[in-house]
Amino acid sequence: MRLLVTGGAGFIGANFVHQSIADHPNVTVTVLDSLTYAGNRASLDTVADKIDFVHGDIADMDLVDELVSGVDAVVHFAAESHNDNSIADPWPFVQTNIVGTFSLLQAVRRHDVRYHHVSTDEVYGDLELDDPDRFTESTPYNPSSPYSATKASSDMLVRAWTRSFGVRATLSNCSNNYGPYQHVEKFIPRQITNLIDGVRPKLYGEGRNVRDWIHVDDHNRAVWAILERGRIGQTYLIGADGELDNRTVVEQILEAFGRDKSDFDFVTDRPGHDMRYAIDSSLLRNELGWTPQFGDFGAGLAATVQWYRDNEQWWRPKKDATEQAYVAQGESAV
Ligand code: NAD
Ligand code: TDX
Repeated sequence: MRLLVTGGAGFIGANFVHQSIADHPNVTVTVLDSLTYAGNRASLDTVADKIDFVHGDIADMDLVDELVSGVDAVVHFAAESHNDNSIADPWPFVQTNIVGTFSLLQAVRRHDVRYHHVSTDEVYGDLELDDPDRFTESTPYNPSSPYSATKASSDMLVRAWTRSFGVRATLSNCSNNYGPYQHVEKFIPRQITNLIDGVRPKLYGEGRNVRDWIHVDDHNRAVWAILERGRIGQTYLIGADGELDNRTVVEQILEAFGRDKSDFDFVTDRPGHDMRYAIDSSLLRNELGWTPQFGDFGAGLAATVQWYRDNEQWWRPKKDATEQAYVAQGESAV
């Protein structure tokens, strides 16, 4: 199978490429990535001689048409992915997440190419802390941030292109990922790299917001299961029963550094900050037989801490600019 992977120089896309090369020897991979601030070619260094890398924009319709005409399937990861940035400047989110997805859909429609759309649980909005329900495939869309609204829009385009034009698409909406190669703007790598630098972790609000953590390799194994065995037109929720509040995660990171669990600061909360995400992944488990292999968040987190300790040359060039952006966005201690 010839695969086009968009966003393959980003966090989840790069891990997907690594997994594809390791576990699917009959697959050839072309990566299309515009190398925004979030993309990093170094994330593909260890597989550079096994893939084709195209530096380009998913919204470049001529380029996308040409690349899609030469493959059997597209797995679409490329996106503007950070909520805080979407509040500071929503336009790149509209352009990449909506127009970029449109561009891919037109190409897969024209060339009748299989398409898998990678999306997020944030399209469903948020849950109360004491809500007994979790998100399922039939939960109504209710996005809160410009990021999640543009991801929801892209999902709707995929559904419409499947129904109206017969595009052979599947969709997945996954919970919060953690693991190697994640940009230092995101919660877990930000706190790990702060601690390496001797800076105290920063918790938004009161640290009570809950995220449903999954290791990136488990997410990508689910994407592979859906690509190979998913029903066309179907959405699958991906989650590993990993609900934890942010304060607990910071305390676990502090523990990994041998620090007191109160060694953090509360900072300005995110406007519109979603309280809780929680995924019911029964459909994926029952229909496709997927189960997460990282059952123990603590062990996965410890391995991730070690990865950032061992790979400072990978994240260091992005660290100062990321922290300066948070200051420019008005973050301060409360
Ligand atoms: P990321 O920000 O780490 O990587 C995004 C990649 O897309 C980067 O390499 C970037 O250069 C590339 N890109 C951005 N705009 C582009 C454009 N116009 N053309 C080509 N390439 C472009 O993101 P991530 O965390 O790896 O997320 C990947 C996908 O998974 C996204 O669609 C995101 O919505 C989804 N998702 C992420 C999470 C999570 O926890 N990170 C959870 C669920 C779903
Ligand atoms: O310094 C921080 N302190 C803090 O308390 C940062 C950066 C975040 N937070 C909080 C906000 C969230 O409640 O931690 C939680 C996780 O924050 P992010 O890493 O920014 O992730 P989130 O907003 O939950 O979105 C992530 O998961 C869903 C990804 O960035 C999205 O791309 C994905 O769709």
